[in-house]
Amino acid sequence: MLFENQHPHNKAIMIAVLGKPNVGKSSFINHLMGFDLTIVSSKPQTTRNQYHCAFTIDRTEVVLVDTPGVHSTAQELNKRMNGQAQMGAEGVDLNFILLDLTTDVVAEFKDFLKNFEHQLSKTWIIFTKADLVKKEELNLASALVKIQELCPSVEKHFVISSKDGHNIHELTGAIVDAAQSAPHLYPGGDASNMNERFFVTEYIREQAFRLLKEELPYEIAVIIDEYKDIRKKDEEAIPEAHISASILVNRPSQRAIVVGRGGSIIKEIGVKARQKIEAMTGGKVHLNLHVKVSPKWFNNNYVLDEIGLPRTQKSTRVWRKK
Ligand SMILES: Nc1nc2c(ncn2[C@@H]2O[C@H](COP(=O)(O)OP(=O)(O)OP(=O)(O)O)[C@@H](O)[C@H]2O)c(=O)[nH]1
Ligand SMILES: [Mg+2]
Repeated sequence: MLFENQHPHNKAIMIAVLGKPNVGKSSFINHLMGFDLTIVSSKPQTTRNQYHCAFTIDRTEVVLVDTPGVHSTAQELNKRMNGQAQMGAEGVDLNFILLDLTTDVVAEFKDFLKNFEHQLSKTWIIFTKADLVKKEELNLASALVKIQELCPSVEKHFVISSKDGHNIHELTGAIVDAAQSAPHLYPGGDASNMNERFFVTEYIREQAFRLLKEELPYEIAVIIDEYKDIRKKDEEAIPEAHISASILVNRPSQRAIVVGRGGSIIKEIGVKARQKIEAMTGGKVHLNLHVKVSPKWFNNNYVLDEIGLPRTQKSTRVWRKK
């Protein structure tokens, strides 16, 4: 018997989507996927974990690995985020390094390489945010020569925009051409190796990033306390989930800000996150949010493990759970 995922015409490719923070990695992935799976915000360091975002084009499965933006840091949380980016590039067929056209792309590329220890094999450069620069001002020839000198494994480059879709079609075609004959990793149509619980915490955190200012989004983590799927006997009935989650903050004063006057901020986080969770689960969601003060959670081994950020070789002092 021939299984669908082993069809002889199946092709697959796994690509690490890498770059500095805020260059548009997650936006690019969502654009290719056709829906907002992975979280996006205008602030840098939104993505903290590496994970698969999978979709198929005809018989080709494309697995894009979203990764945190690589940056220099002395903080344990950030060291682990950088560690996730290195891990995301392990065992992939191709690396995409995204460079934001509104910045000095060569300087950004150098800075990326300085903080990225993993050996880069086959690499394509993806210049992002083309909609923000005038075509006549776009002269990439000398930048490309310098980039090639710095990283000889660079094979191709594309100038794209995730806002207006510029060149996305051409890039998608090139991805399909680069895919090799292989069975599919997600034959059942799953979009990620992360489960719904993970995306629930991400969608809550995304709203925190959107609504809160200054350092606050960086001092927030979200943990699921309870996730109950209510199974109805009637198979036609809309599924329901009761979810309780905690938003961890570093200081008591931050708790008051996240709650907001009369609970206005936490209510808005909850309403917007619930809409996205309902779109993901296709059912009704009851979302209960609590704000808890967990001093220096970003140095706490237990919390960092819980949010999917294991120790790295560069990890320093961490608190252990007693
Ligand atoms: N105009 C324009 N804005 C873009 C484009 N791609 C991304 N952005 C914006 O750039 C910001 C950062 O986008 P993200 O997709 O979160 O960037 P990222 O590289 O995943 O960031 P981190 O997860 O923090 O590393 C958001 O405000 C996006 O809306 C683009 O092609 N054009
Ligand atoms: Mg991101």
